[in-house]
Amino acid sequence: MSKTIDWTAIRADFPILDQEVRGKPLIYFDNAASSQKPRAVIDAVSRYYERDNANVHRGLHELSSRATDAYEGARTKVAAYLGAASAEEIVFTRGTTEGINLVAQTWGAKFVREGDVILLTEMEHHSNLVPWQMLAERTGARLRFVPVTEDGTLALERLGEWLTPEVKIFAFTHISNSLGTINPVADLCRAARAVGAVTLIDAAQSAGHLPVDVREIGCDFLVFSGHKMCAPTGIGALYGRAELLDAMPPWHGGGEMIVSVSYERSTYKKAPYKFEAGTPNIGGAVGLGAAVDYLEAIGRAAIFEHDLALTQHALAGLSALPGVHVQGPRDRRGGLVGFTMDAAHPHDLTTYADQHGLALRGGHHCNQPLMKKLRLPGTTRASFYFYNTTAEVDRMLAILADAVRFFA
Ligand code: C6P
Repeated sequence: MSKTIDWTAIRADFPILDQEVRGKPLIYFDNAASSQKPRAVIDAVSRYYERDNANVHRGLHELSSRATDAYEGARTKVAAYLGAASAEEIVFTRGTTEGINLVAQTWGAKFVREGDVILLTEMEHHSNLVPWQMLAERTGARLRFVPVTEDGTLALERLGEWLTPEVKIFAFTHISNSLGTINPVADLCRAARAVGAVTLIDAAQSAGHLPVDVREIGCDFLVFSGHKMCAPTGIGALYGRAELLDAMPPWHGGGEMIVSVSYERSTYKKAPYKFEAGTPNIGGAVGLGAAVDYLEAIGRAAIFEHDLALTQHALAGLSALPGVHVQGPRDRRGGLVGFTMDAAHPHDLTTYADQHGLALRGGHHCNQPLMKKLRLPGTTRASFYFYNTTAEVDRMLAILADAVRFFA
C-alpha cells in the first residue's frame, strides 16, 4: 500500500486547472494526449531562461557550463527514473515518435535485412507502426502483428506463432492509448530474448503513470514523451542498452555529434551524443528533469493506484449508461477509458462534452488499423491523471447521461 497523499493539495500545483471553460469548471480528461504542467515545472523552465540560458557543451563561460550542467543533470534524472545502468543510455528526443524513428532508421538500417520479420501488435499507435512500414519498404523486411482478441488484450497464449527466430525486433506498446490494455512487458521481452529478437517498448502512456524499470523489464529500447508526464512538449527520451546504442550508426549529422570534421569525412562522438545533432531542447530537458523530480516525490505507484480508482469508477458508471459500450479489458488496464455511444458519433459526443467544459478526445486516436479491425468509427476517450478527482468523474457521467437523452 502506498503512502497517503493529499490529492486536493496536489491539484493546486496545476494553475491551468483553476478555470472555467464555456462557463463551467474545466474538467480535463485528455491526459493521454497531453498532461498539464505543475508550477514546479513551469518555474524550473522560467528560471532556466531567466538565469542560465546558453548553448550546451560549447561555450567556455559560466552560463554555458550552467546550461550544460542542467541539461546533463536532466539526463541523469531520466536515467534514474527509468532504472537505466547509466546516463549514457539516455538519448534526448522530441518524444516517442522521434525515438521510434531513430531506432528504425539507425538500428534498423544496420541490422534489418530482406526477409527479416519486424513484429508489432495490432494495438500499436501509428508512431509504432509507420516508421517500421518505412523500414520494411526500404529493406524488404516483413511486418507481422500479434492479434488483439475480443477482450482487447493480445493473443499471448499463441505468441509463439508470431514470435519466431526470423523476428529481428519486437516493438510493442506498454499501455494501449485506445483500449487502456496494460501489456505484460517483462514477459514479452523474455519471450523475445528466447528467439534472439531485440525489443522496443512504447512507454508513451506508461512512463508517467506507473513504475517503469528498464532493467527489471529487460527491454533493449524504451521510448516516451515528456509532455504526457508533466514536462513541456518537444522533449522525450529514448533508452537504449549501451551495447546496442554503441553498435548503431549516428542519425542526423551536424554540430554536437562529431569529434572531428574534414571536408571529406567526420568522426563521431559516442552515444548518446552521436544521436543528438545540433542545439538540443535544453529548456525542455530542464522541464523534464523537474517533472521527473515532481513525479518521484508523489510516487508512481501512488499515481497508478489513483488512476485505477478513477478508471474503475468511470467503468462502473459508463457500463450503467444505456447504449454506451466500453472498449478494452475490464482488468489490467491503465487510466483511460474509450467508449462508444450508439446515438452519437465520437466527434459529436466529444463536441457536446466540450460545451460543458469537459475535455475528452474523440476519433481514432492514431489507431486507424485497430479501429477498422474493431469495426468502430472511433471512440470517445476519457483519460485520467493524478490531479483528477472522483467528483469530476461523477460530473462526466452526468454530462454523458444527458448526452444519451440529447442524442436519442
Ligand atoms: N498518443 C493520444 O493518444 P508523441 O506524439 O510522439 O508524443 O506520442 C506518440 C504516441 C506514441 N505511442 C502511444 C501509445 C501514444 O499514445 C502516443 C500519443 C496521443 O491522444 C496522440 S494520438
